[in-house]
Amino acid sequence: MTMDLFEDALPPPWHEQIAPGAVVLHGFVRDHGPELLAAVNSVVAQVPWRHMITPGGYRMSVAMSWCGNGWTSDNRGYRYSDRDTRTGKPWPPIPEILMALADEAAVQAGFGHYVPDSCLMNRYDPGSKLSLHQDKDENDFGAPIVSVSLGLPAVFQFGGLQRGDRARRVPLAHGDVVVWGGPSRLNYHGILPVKEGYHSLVGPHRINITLRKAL
Ligand code: MD6
Ligand code: FE
Repeated sequence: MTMDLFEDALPPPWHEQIAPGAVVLHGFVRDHGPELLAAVNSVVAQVPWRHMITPGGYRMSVAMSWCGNGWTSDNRGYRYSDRDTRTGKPWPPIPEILMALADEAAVQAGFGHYVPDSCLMNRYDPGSKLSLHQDKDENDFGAPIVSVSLGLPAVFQFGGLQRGDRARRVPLAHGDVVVWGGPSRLNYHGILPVKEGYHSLVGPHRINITLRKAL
C-alpha cells in the first residue's frame, strides 16, 4: 500500500515546449507561493496597483505594478525607465527571490544564466483579460522573458508574428513558469478573461510576474 491517497492530486512538474523558444515549466514554483507573494506585496506597497490607459485610450482591466525598470509616461506615451520621471524617485529594486527564480528558470529552459533588469506584475480580477499583443518595448530581443503565474488559473493565448495568426490556448496554473525568447520572442499573445474563483493563497486574483531585460 502507498500513501498516494494522502498526497495532492497535482501532476509532477514537467516541461512543455509550446513553440520554438517558448517553454512552460509546469509547477516550477508551486512550492514557493508564500515567498513569491510576499515579494509581490513588498513591491506593491511601494508601487500600488494601477490600471494603465492604452495608447488607444482604453483603461486596462488588468492592474499593474513593477520594480527594476518600470513604466513611466511622458508626452510621447509610456516607456521603460529606472525611475518615476514625474517625481525623480527610482522604482524599487527587483527582490532577490525573483532574480534567483528568473536565472534558474532560464537555465532550465535552455537559455543559460539570466540577469533581468525589469519586473512587471499584472493582477487579474475575475473577468480581467489581456488582449493579443506583442512585447516589443524592450531594447534587447535576444534576452528571454520569464513569466510566473500565481493564484487563479488562466488560459494563455499564443499566436504568431501576425495578429491574425491562429493562436493556441495554453492553460496556466498557480506555480507555472513560461520562459520565452528566441524565434518566438515577438509572437502575439494574450490572456482570456479570468474565471471567477478563489485561490487559497492568493484569493480571488491571478497574479503574473514577468522578468525582462528592458534597457
Ligand atoms: C500574463 N503575460 O501571463 C501576461 N508577455 O498575464 C504576458 O503578456 C507575457 O507571459 C511576454 C512574455 C511572457 C508573458
Ligand atoms: Fe506580453
